[in-house]
Amino acid sequence: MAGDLPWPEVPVGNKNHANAAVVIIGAGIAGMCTAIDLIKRNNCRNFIVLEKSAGLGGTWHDNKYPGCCCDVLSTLYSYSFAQNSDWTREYPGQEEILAYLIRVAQEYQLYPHIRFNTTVEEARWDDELKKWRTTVTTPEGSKEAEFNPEYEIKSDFLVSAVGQLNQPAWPKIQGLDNFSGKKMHSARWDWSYDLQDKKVALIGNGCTAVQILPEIAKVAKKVTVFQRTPNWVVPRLDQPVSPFMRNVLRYVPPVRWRKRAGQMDFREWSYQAIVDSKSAPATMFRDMAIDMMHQQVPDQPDMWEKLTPNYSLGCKRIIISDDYFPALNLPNVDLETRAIQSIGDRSVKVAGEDGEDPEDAGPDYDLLICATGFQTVEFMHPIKMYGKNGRALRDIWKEGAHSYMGTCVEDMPNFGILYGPNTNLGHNSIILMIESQSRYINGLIKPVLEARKQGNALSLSPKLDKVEAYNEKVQKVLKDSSFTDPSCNSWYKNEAGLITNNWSGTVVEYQQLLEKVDYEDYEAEGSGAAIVRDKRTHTVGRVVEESQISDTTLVALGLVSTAVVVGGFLLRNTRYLSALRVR
Ligand code: NA7
Repeated sequence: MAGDLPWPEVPVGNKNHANAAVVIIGAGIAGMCTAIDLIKRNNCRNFIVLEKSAGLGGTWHDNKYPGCCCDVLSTLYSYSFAQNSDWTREYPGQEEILAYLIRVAQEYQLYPHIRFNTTVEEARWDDELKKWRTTVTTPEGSKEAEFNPEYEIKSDFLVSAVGQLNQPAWPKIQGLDNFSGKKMHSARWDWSYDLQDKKVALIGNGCTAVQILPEIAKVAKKVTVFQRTPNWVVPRLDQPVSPFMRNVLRYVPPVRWRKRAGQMDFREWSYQAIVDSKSAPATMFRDMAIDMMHQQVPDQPDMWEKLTPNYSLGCKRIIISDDYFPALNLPNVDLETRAIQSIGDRSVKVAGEDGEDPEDAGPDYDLLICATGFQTVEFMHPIKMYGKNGRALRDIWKEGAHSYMGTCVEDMPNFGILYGPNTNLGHNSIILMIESQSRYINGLIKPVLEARKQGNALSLSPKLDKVEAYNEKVQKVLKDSSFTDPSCNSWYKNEAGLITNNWSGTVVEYQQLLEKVDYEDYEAEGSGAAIVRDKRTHTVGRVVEESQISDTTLVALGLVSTAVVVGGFLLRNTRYLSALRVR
């Protein structure tokens, strides 16, 4: 059946196992979004999604630690085109998010396109063919590896959707490998390990550790939290969404839209707090953070001192939690703020007081949890990429990762990246950014597919002067933001202090920037180059998430749709009842 369809509508079948119009690396939120847009916007099913893990979901597949949940409100944390009304809490948990993503993948029939347990090792641009050659491996011991341990896929376009929080970062601490108890990174949780009565060392106090602590403290005998730098922690105000409210959100869409738009408005408003430590919203959040700490850790000035940051709010990711500070108060939990010196057989040694010899921080530990984050500034690590004339991506990025509009890289033709350099947010949902990027990249893919359909080849790579001008502009704004505060380290910047991860504006500003693909920003090469010279631009639009209409209008719309739903229900049941009566 599928074989009768024209290219690129025809899915990649057995005969074309190693040839595709588009290869997407990663089956997380970004990879799925790009795949869905390929189908919807480019009528293209000739694509392969390569996924290293055994399941889809990306970060929500990898991170399964106790308490794992999202710090974006649930109504805003779903694709705009697949809004979810079924979240059971105001902040969604990992298992619910993963189940949601699986449902979306099923709805759009993505599974046949995804090659699980398939690791991308290298991608090389072929200047002559004007195609990418992507080398993948399958895991040793798997059936695939028996006949196909390594192979190459050719594609007209390559998309990276591996994200920024992909490769776990283990702490560089002397003796880490010598620990003879159980050792886990938070992103590689072993649920077969029983925490009951265990003595646990938890390294880190970022978003992840703050979610883990309240959960493990319920079962473990002892937990020591090793904090290097305090964080700003603000209230989460999480609560269940009642079954009644879930039905309202499902059956009265204006209510859901209103809720989503309200959350979007609030998150966009909070941008000022994140970037400008002197702004009124920043003062408000700081006061809120201090008040909560004083309430939840009452009458302990020594703890307040340890837990209060001395850097701008927003410089590191702001943590939202209702239960972290109360967990620190538990009798089986200790907060250790002396610097870790080394790790022994079962011990964690910390700096002694006033230069004395290092000493053991606590008991002999059974479990060492490294909630120490990810290798965030090494984008796409460890995939090796070579573009035009064999130029390595590592070489292009030797001073720090950068891109054009967060989506394309000079000398990397027909290549798009999602959640790439300078696209992370400290204040809003990353899905909103991803949807914009996916639309934009699909706008680049469009003429490449058109050229190929006409029997021509087309390669597009961003012009260097455009890339440089764009990055200068972004960095100029970032330079004066809280992210660059020298008194804090964060995963947003590289060792030289360059902000490589964060976007410099609001989500709406980013969406507006990516609304239109201007092909004149790109070097077009190949026999199909005339397509973009003639077309010049392509409008991809943006998803308007912020409030557009007043509450009164929405209430009116809500009443109308309720009336329609109730009317439809009554009508159906009246007919049904009359039919029964007739019988
Ligand atoms: P983060 O935010 O990078 O936090 C890592 C934590 O680990 C942080 O508290 C670090 O302290 C600590 N860390 C790292 N290395 C060490 C060493 N060597 N010694 C002591 N402590 C160390 O990662 P998360 O997983 O919490 O969150 C990542 C993102 O995931 C988060 O922002 C959300 O977007 C989702 P530091 O603060 O550097 O002093």
